[in-house]
Amino acid sequence: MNATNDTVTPAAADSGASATERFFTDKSSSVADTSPERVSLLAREVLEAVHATIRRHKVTYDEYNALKAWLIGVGQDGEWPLFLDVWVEHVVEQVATESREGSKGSIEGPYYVPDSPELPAETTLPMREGEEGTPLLFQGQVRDVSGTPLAGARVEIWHADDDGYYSQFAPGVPEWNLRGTVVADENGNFKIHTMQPAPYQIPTDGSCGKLIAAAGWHAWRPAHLHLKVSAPGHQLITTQLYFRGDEHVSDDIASAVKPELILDPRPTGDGTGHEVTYDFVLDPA
Ligand code: MBD
Ligand code: FE
Repeated sequence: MNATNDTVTPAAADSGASATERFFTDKSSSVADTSPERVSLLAREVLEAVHATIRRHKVTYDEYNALKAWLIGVGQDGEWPLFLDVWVEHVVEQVATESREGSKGSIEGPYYVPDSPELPAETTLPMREGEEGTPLLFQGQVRDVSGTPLAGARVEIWHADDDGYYSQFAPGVPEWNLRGTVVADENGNFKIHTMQPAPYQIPTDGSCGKLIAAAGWHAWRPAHLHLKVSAPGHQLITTQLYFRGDEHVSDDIASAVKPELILDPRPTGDGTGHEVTYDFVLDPA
């Protein structure tokens, strides 16, 4: 972690409030209507699982009140998006994509922002003068399941900087830093110059951090690139890519790593950075 004089240390409440606001802007209005029968079924089963845990482990009033205080705190810190995406979303993603033939996906997480600046097929992501980190060339091709290149496919990419901070969720980072929508060329190819993200610790100073500390867990996610890849007539893939050798690929706090998603970057010819090729295969819609 390299703190410079003009770096503001983000607090959990900053990223939490931004993630909560982002969720209400982008997602909550598009939640499909769910029938009373299904709501009743799902709510009843979740509550029964809670009741069974209380009975099995003879949960005390002190423990019940600690839970109640903690749940209230999660809301006050704006950490419901973080909590749900770290400990629940991976199963929703698995269920949603189980019949896919094309590339594997992974969870979206709390820090996606739609409508990032559109960039050409070979491009450098928006970054600060002297952006810290190891240069990374991430390139590949987007194809359909029969191998046909998907001209003009859109590769949305977002990731943390070398300090683990996401633009729009940490103070002092330019709006679209390390975010972009890259439009692949007529052969479905793209070539993205960026800075390799560092392993990432979820905020430890909020309620999710309290749970992690109280349970003796760790807060780490492996370094990762986030992507959404799409083309007309095809299913959008939301995914993440990781880096072999990162110790947290085998114990991600968010359980979002799959073997197919681990990259093996090699040093570039000039020795200043890394490069890696990864192709995306999209299922028909
Ligand atoms: C992240 O950057 C992330 O990708 C997830 C899933 C949760 C917290 C922070
Ligand atoms: Fe992330």
